[in-house]
Amino acid sequence: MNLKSFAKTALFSATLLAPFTASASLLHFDLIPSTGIFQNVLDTDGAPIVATNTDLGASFESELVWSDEGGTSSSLTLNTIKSVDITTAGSPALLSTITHNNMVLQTPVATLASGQIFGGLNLSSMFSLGEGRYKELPGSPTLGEVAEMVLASPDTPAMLPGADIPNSILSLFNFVFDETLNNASPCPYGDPNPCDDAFTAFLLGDIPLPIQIKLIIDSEAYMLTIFNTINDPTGDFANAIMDQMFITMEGEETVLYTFAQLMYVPEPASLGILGLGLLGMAARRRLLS
Ligand SMILES: [Ca+2]
Ligand SMILES: [Ca+2]
Repeated sequence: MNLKSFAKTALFSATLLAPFTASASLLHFDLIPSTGIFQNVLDTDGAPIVATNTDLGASFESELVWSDEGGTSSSLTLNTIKSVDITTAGSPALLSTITHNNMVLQTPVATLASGQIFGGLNLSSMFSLGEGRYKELPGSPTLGEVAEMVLASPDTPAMLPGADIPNSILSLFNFVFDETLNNASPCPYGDPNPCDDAFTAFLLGDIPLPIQIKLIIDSEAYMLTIFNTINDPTGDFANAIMDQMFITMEGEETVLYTFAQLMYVPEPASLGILGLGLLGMAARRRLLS
């Protein structure tokens, strides 16, 4: 057997086996290179804070560290898993975490003020993957249209090698960070001294959170929901946070988990069948007339 026909046979076997393997991927996420990073970050003096980016193999990490006081510094660490599979509708899959390590500041120092998170995921499937659309945005723009909007921002590269634009979720979060004075009274976020700190993020394009995307996979309609929970690594949507603010107590660590959940949506398929039925009726009426 020459190499070419061997490759063909291998591909054919893989196609045959695919629907029967447990790892058949309904939806697959790949982190786009050069994304999953903090960028354009400033402290309260207007000085840049440069992120440390590290490829950890299975995941990619971007970290901000500020207010170093003799070895105790606060930090935000974004860890994005490079390759994630959803094999079953309904089961949430973890995409990334942001960990806030919140130190109590003893002396007035510059603290994290604002910045951006630039994220990008390519979507693929073992089955046919139709055009995805953002449900909550006016006119339900396609994934590609929103990705082009993000790429048109002066804060993102105009070209993103490795991005499959029509099948990518590109996101640019603008965030503000409020490291409160610990002896403030009353504390801005409610708790008694030392006062909690808060992180608020907004997506470019006013995309509401959770992000909801309509997808057609293998001719079936699904809703992809990307949502966050705080300190809950189980992916329970009941614990999803619906606003864009998360608060960390002083001296503690908060983890913001980002999950993707794919839900089967039966309605459009039934409508399709109904549509076919109506077409059939129309055709019969023409025949009868
Ligand atoms: Ca603090
Ligand atoms: Ca504080």
